[in-house]
Amino acid sequence: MLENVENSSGTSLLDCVMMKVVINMKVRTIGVPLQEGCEIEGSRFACKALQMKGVFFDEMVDVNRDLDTRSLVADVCSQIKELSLDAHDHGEFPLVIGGDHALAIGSIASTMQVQMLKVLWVDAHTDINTPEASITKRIHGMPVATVMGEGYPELVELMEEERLGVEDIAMLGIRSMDPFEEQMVKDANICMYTYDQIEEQGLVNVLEDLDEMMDLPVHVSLDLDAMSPSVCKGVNTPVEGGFDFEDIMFLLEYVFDEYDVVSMDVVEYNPLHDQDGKTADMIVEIVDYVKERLMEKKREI
Ligand SMILES: [Mn+2]
Repeated sequence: MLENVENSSGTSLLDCVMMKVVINMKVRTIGVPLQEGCEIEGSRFACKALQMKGVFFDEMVDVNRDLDTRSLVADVCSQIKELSLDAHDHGEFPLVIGGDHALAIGSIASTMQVQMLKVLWVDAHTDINTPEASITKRIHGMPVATVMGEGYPELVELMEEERLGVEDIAMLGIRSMDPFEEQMVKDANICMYTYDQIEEQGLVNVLEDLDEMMDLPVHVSLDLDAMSPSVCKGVNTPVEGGFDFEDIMFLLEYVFDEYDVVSMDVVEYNPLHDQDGKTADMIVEIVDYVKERLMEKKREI
């Protein structure tokens, strides 16, 4: 009888069998040296520059530059999806670091295969262009529309049967929209706060307003251009105004405290625009912070 077998501490074998093993959540860092989604030189060196600052990548996506742009982005996003799914399978937290914002298609496609999701999009741009409407035709301006089902077929199909609903995303820090995007956000009634609105209402009040909406696991997609170019220069498409670094750290602290954050992107790092290395230093701090917060999070195996 199992009940009768006791060890020296008085714990029976049955207790041991029933006991759940609790371990710390681990972050899996996935590096994505992608720049083809924005067609600006620099982000292909993002991961190398961050490695020199001591950022460790558990995985590195291979960018096949022999492919045409659409196939290349689809191939990169497909690799991100696989790596990120594998992280979820192992109970790990995928932290995707790049690289232009097209990569978010892969990370959201992955996390949505695992669970229903809300997305917090922190960015100067809404990135909700479609291939038809986009002025620049750059894919890094299309990830939100793509995960909602409007985009290049080879990218939309990464979502499989899933589509992000218009009611499942909140955008924070917006300062630049094409007329089409403005109309789209308005027509679909997407939850969006411009940076000016946040400044007026206060960041904490805006975040509190989102509490009710963020009632499912949350994917945070942090575009570094959400920050003001006066503090964060190392991005592809800077827009005047925006958060300072303390705001971003406050925001992260809030979302990790209040929401069930299950995956995250940090995107648009361009080391060629980061002459003083300060943007890289901020990314190092963000990665360290996420790792630290995940250490507090336990999971049962
Ligand atoms: Mn973006």
